[in-house]
Formats: sequence, C-alpha cells, structure tokens
Amino acid sequence: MPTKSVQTSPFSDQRPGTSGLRKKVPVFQQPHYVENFVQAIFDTVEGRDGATLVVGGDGRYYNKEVVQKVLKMAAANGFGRVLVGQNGLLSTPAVSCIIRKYKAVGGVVLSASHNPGGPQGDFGIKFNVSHGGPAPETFTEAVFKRTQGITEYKTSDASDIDLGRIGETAIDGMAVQVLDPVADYAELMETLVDFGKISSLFRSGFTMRFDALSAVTGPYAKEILERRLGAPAGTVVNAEPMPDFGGHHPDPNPVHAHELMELMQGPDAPDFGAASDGDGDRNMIVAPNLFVTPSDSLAILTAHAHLAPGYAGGLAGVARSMPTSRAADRVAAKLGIKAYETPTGWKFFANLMDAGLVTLCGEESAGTGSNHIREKDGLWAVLLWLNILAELKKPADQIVREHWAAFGRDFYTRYDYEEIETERADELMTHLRQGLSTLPGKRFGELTVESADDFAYTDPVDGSVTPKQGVRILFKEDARAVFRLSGTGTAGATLRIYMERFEPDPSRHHVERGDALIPVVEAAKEIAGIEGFTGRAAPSVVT
Ligand code: G16
Repeated sequence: MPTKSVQTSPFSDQRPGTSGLRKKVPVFQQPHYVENFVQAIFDTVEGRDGATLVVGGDGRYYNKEVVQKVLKMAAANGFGRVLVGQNGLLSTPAVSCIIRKYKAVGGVVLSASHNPGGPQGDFGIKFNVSHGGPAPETFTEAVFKRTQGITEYKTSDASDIDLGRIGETAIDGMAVQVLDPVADYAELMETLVDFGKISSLFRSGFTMRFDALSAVTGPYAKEILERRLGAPAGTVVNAEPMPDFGGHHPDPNPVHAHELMELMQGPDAPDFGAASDGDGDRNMIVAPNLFVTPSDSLAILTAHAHLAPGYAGGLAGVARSMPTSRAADRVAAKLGIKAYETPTGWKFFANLMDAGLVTLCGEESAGTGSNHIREKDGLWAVLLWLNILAELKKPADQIVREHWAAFGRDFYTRYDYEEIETERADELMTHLRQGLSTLPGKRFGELTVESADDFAYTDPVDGSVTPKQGVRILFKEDARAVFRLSGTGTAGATLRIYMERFEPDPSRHHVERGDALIPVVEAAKEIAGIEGFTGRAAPSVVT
C-alpha cells in the first residue's frame, strides 16, 4: 500500500475565521501547511470510515495542487468514495447541493470566496458538514485544537488523478468519481424556479448581463442562462474561471464589479444586471441606473418568492445577519411570518433551516439563499429575480421603487477600513465596548443615541450562545450604526461599519443613499474615533 504517515509539527495560525481558513497563497504553500489542516478536519469528522466526501474549489491559484493532496489524504484516512468536480471545480452552492443529494459526510471546499487570487493572492479551505452547510463553530474550534497538537498526517504515494475526464477511477481502493460540476446543481434549480416562464421572458426580448468575474460561476451561468433558458450568447461575460480571476477582484459589489456598474448606468444598459463572486455563493443585482442593496434584495425576494414554484406554498420564516438592514423584517411582519437575526456567518442559518423555521436567508455581504441547500447561492438569487420579473412583467427598478413605497426605504451603506493594524483595530473595538453604557441620550449632529449594546446570539434551536458579535448603536431617528471586525481578511484587520436609516416618506426615497446617510456616517466616525485609532481619513471601500 502506498499509504504513509508523515511527521509534522503544528502551525499556530490555523484557527478558521468566519468562513474557513483563509491565508495568502505562500502561507498555504509552506511544507505540511495544507496537510496539517486537512488532517485536523478529517480527525474531527465523525463516521468517515467508508463514507462519501465531496471535494472541489473555485479554480483559484493552487486549487489543482490542493485537490490532489486532499484526494490522497482522503484515501489514506479511510473514506470510501470521493465526488470531485471536473478539473477540481465546484462552486460552493454546488458542493452543498452534492453533499445533500449523495448523502456525503461532508465536503472540502477550496476557496477564499470573494478575495483576490493568484500566486500572491488568497487561498482558503473550508469544510461543510453532512447537511451541506458550513461547519458550525464547535466543529471549527475542534479542528483548530487538533491543529495545535498535530504530530503526523496520513497520505498516499499514489499518482495524481486525471481530473479532466468525467467518470470513475480509484486511489488505493477508494473510489473517485469525477463529476460534471454543473449537472446536479442545474437540475435542482429547475425544481425551484419556472424555467418555462424565464425562457419566455428572454424570448420576448428581455436583455441581461451576468458578469462571472472570471470565477467559478461562469460555467454554471452559461449552462443555465444561455443554454437552458435561451438568453442570447454573450449574456454571460468573463465566463471562463481563471486562477487569478483574470485580474478581477471577484467580489460582486459596485466597486469591484465596476464594468457591470458602468454598463448599467449607461445608455446601453440591458434590462437587468447581475454578478457573482469567486466561489459562486454571493450575488449582486443591478437594475438600470439602480444598484439593489443586498438587504433590499432579500426583502424583495421575501415579498415575491411565492411567485416561483419552489416557494408557491409561502415561506416559513426569514433570517438575516444582524448587520443586514431591517428591510426583510418589515416584509415578514406583513406576511405574518417570523424574522430571525443571527450573527454574521452563513453557518448560523443552518439550524433555523433544519428546524423548518425559515425558508429564505440573507446577508448584507451579498449572500442570499434558501433551504434548497445550506449555503448562500448567487445564481439561485439571480434566477429567483428572473422568475419574479417574468411574473410581474415590470422593470426591475420599478419593482424596487414600488417596494420602497409599500414598506419604506432602508437607506444602507457599508464602510470597510482594510488592512489596519490588528492592535489598533482591537483597541478601537475595546474603546467602543467600554463606552457603550455612556452613549444613550448623547447627541451626535442631528442624531440621538437611543441604545447601544454588543450583539450576543442565542440559537433558538440548540440554545448555544455566541457573544461579542458586533457593537450596535441605535439612534432615536430610526437609524443604526454597527461595528465589527471582519473574520475573512488575510492581512491585518478589516473594520466594517454598517450604517442605515429608515425613511418612510416616499417623497424622500429618490435621495442619493450617500446623502441620506451623511448624519449616520458622521455620528459613527465620531463615536468610534476612527481617524484617531486607525489614522485613516477615509474608508478603503464603500459599498
Ligand atoms: C463569508 C460568510 C458570510 C459573511 C461574509 C463576510 O462569506 O459566509 O456569512 O457575511 O463572509 O464576513 P466578514 O464580515 O467576517 O468578512 P464568503 O462569501 O466570504 O464565504
């Protein structure tokens, strides 16, 4: 048997963040670095003997090499079968779909999501458990603990598998099935949205652009939008997944998807625009001349999901991460369904979905999804929008404006201060936390603080408590500022400030969101002493 044990020693920096372990590529390229982490995952998976494992990634630099390492380690660690995407590719939602469909024990996803790729870019490894969703914190903490005591890992001297050919092969007796990465996912989509209606929409002359940002969603979008739904060739652009994403920063927001934004603001704008991220779980929705914030998108999907066959029976409930605006809550109240508020991180939605409490979930960070899988799903969100557009037969921007008129508008923006010194960022958060009790009643410009706290979440299903999930400051004027540090960056710390203000008066809904939010931005900067702590006069990215 070519199986062998290799001696190793721990790396101190292998604690997973919001969504798996993310580091610069050269960090992952250190000898034993990948193997230590993967062995720690395998040691933590219960029931792996003879079980099925799913493996795939977003095609970023180092994906190919790491897929081969994971396959050999899986064989040496007793898995019975691995399902791997052709050429090592699988989008994150496709992994979730395949885990559930084939009853796998879990899946190893190679991705740093929306972070840039390339030899000096980012890489990442995350593990999804048997329900198809990201591993919960109890699991990731156990993995981290294991990495800190690791002394050896198991692998195989077998040769690399040819991942270009779909079909079945083996490593040391473990079956390896190379899958078409798109087929199972596309089949699932056909059960949720009305492909006939969307095809008719395209036949009627409706135009759209889908920008895959040279990341993994390209092949999925080409197959579903162009081949199955009949959108004209060329609707999907940047459709070829590339190891460096063709120089794109694969984060679907108005800053990084600027080519799409420019098109949608120009005279040749199609009827609808969309983009997705590195691993295909995020989405961006743009109407001509109108960027739809992810928070509004969740609310609009919640209001109209029943128009799609997969949701015709109505929704059980809706969930959003705490920093996401309260727009979806307003829809839930009208529909008479419950709205849940969770910490940032898709993993917190799984319990709610498994318990049947919610059907749709979403986050301000461009993630939207439903209980069809246990991950957020970029292309699914686009398809649900298309189904709604086909049913309502109204332009996308009109749907958004009518939504505001009916529910009020939650003006929303996020400021990111990237790569600040970790110590300074920690000091800022400590300062904020220490001052919380002194804030109520204080006035900042035209806003008065009503309450201030540090969000702690009690999972309604298993009772687990997750403290310190972000500082929330509520203003009497129905505005809010939330502060937290990102858990997905790979250099220094990223401070995120989420700001929103509710405007019930339709005569003020046309105001530019940047203008509407100036008082909240000014108050947030002053309360946190941003410039003093970070030395930054302006954020790195505003979305
Ligand atoms: C991940 C998580 C999301 C989270 C996002 C941002 O998304 O799955 O739940 O909202 O990170 O997290 P943070 O604010 O901590 O950077 P993805 O698309 O990066 O996997």
